[in-house]
Amino acid sequence: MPNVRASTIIRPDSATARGDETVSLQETRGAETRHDWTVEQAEALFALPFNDLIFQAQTAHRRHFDANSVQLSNLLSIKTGSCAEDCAYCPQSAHHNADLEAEKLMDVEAVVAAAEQARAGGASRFCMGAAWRNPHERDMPALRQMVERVGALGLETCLTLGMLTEKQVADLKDSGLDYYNHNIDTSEEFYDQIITTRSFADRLETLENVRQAGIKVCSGGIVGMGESRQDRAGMLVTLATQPAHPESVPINMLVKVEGTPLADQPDLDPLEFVRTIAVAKIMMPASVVRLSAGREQMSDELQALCFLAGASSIFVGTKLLTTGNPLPEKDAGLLRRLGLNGSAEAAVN
Ligand code: SAM
Ligand code: DTB
Ligand code: SF4
Repeated sequence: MPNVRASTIIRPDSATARGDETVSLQETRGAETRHDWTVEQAEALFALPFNDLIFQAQTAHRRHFDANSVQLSNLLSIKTGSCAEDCAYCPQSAHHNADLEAEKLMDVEAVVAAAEQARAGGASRFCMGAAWRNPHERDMPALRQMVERVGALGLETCLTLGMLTEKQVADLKDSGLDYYNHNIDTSEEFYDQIITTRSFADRLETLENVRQAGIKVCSGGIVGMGESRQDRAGMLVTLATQPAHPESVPINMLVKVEGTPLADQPDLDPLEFVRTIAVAKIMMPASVVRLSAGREQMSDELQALCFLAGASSIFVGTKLLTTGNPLPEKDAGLLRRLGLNGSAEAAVN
């Protein structure tokens, strides 16, 4: 894996001092980022000739980032399976029958040990995920310790735990949490085809609480679940019309897991996946678009197209939460062949 700790470049979403207050670099470039996108406009982008779309996306990307840097994150499932929610894509839902061993919340020490390994493997951010509808208050002390201890290793911290109360958000902020991942997953219109145990509005409420507390927002979705292009456009419009664009936008290709309702979903045209990344980048140019789940099933050429379309972050390590991810040596080889730096931060121009 290329050296990731020798980064001297500016973070796209880092805070810069301005008197007593801090302001994110994304805000300072607010004039360049639009928040009034419509679904029709997003669909028009999707419909562009492929070359025009990719050129626009790469041009937008270069206005905000070093085009040859990719940020590397590592994922750990800190609590696995038996989830009360019924998300149709998810092997961790108690409503489905995936072949998965449920595990209770990990010990803080074991999480710290995994974070140390991730750092040695080149990751700059450590994302801890729990199969919960929401965390219980009794879990908060351990979660706070995880954030504090992982942050002390010099890694950026990210949690994804489901819905949070305002108090939980404040407590995690107090522990130094950098990012909270909370995906909207698909369009509001398609949402109830995928999840019935919570609403789209529930999701937006947690995102708003997280943003208000000053924790950086990581929010995106999944494509390839049988949604229409209009749904993909609608999902991106919801993200791009938030009061601030999420600092990080993960675009996941559905990983089809045996035992879940979407196990036999037909494949999405891979070029439509690339288009989704490109449209996300054009609509939210200062955000880091992550080529997220599904890379193990993708060719090197498809991943290269995703980087060309403006993706500038990936998950590294052999496992996502419960499913596989490319081997580290394979990823290192791909980045080398593409001349991409696995940098701690993708640079802002
Ligand atoms: N339970 C929390 C929640 O749902 O917010 C956090 C963990 S959940 C597994 C995190 C995200 O993983 C989901 O929002 C979804 O976008 C993604 N995900 C889960 N299963 C997936 C799959 N089979 N393919 C692609 N992405 C998946
Ligand atoms: C995100 O958007 N993708 C990651 C992370 N955020 C938490 C999760 C992908 C999970 C893929 C299925 C699994 O491994 O269980
Ligand atoms: Fe639970 Fe999250 Fe999986 Fe939905 S996506 S079933 S909330 S772990």
